[in-house]
Amino acid sequence: MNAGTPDLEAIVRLFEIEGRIVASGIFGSGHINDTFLLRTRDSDPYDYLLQRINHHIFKDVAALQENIERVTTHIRRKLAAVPGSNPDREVLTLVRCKDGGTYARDDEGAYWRIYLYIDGTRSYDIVDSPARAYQGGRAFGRFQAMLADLPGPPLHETIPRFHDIDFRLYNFADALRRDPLGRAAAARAEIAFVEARADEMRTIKRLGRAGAIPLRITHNDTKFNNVLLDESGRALCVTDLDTVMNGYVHYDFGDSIRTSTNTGAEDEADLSKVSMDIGLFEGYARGFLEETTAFLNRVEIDHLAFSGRLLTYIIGLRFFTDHLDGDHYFKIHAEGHNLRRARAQFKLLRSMEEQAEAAQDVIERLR
Ligand code: ADP
Ligand code: GN1
Ligand code: MG
Repeated sequence: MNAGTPDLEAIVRLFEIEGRIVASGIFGSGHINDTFLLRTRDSDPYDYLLQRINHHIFKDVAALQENIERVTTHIRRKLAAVPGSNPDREVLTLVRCKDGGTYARDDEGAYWRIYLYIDGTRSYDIVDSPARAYQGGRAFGRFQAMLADLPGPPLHETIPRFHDIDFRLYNFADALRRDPLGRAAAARAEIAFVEARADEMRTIKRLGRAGAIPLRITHNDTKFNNVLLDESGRALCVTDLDTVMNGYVHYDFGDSIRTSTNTGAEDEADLSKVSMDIGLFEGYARGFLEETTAFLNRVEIDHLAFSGRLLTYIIGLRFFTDHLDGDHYFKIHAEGHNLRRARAQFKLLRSMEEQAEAAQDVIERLR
């Protein structure tokens, strides 16, 4: 894990920063990296977002940063051709280091990068209206559309087998077998829940292997809070590009459905608050399909509703595995936090299962 109090001033000196940093503070609610907002005097000319990259999880930081540079450069070029667009605010901008690179290493061996901070924006951990969900759908749909013609070799696989269901089930079975903290006994219901659905959850991988759905460039972490909305509520920019690489469209649509339709928090302890809101599902799907129906194939669209269940299962399974394994991956803020997260995801999945037909009907109407 990343540890210690970093000397932010020394780190910032490694970058080509204009303006004087006057304040800094921890920022955001992500589970992986550490993010700091750097305010400059009168925000002139920009404020910045400094991130310590979790290199225990992203083992090849050079490859990771190369992906981000390629993706952001491509999108910036496209935006520049759109009248009225503002590339500094509609795509992330990496700030260069004085040595010309896009990331720096400090004395402790930690890796750092800086983005321009896009001010006047916010993100949402919980979505409060179909109109807001729609904005997220448009943003991630457009993101996918813009990357469809990224030139050059495939992007690096920054986390191998990231959404590979067999890999996730293997890790689960392994943690369960080892049970290093003896936590399995108290989680029999969750173990049965996972096992009962394992085969169904291999559907997307099977379709891929059969050639029915293509690999595309996907974001792979389309949590709703990875989209910035401006003051008027319009989606402006997609953030958190660490996992942009090849994947199926279902990984993106599914993770957004997991996070944009939930009436409760990702880690809600009161499970009666957790359910899928079909109005939010429709809002998100409408936005996403507006940007993507032109190029998605029939089988891809047929399985969009299912993908919400798949990603809720996968992320729930990863929280659960991390709990069994001793909480080494996701940051936790309390004892048992990963189990609480897993239970909330599994409750959400039940709610999605109950509304599977309604969700499929929404997609049929919108396609
Ligand atoms: P993590 O990997 O920890 O989730 P993110 O890159 O998603 O880190 O950043 C954390 C939060 O900061 C995001 O959810 C988003 O709300 C906000 N954010 C990220 N990049 C920017 C930016 N360039 N300008 C403004 N806010 C940002
Ligand atoms: C992590 O970094 P963050 O918080 O946006 C995780 C995602 C999970 C998500 C669950 C690299 O995303 O895969 O869906 O937590 N990112 C990585 O909230 O593992
Ligand atoms: Mg994030």
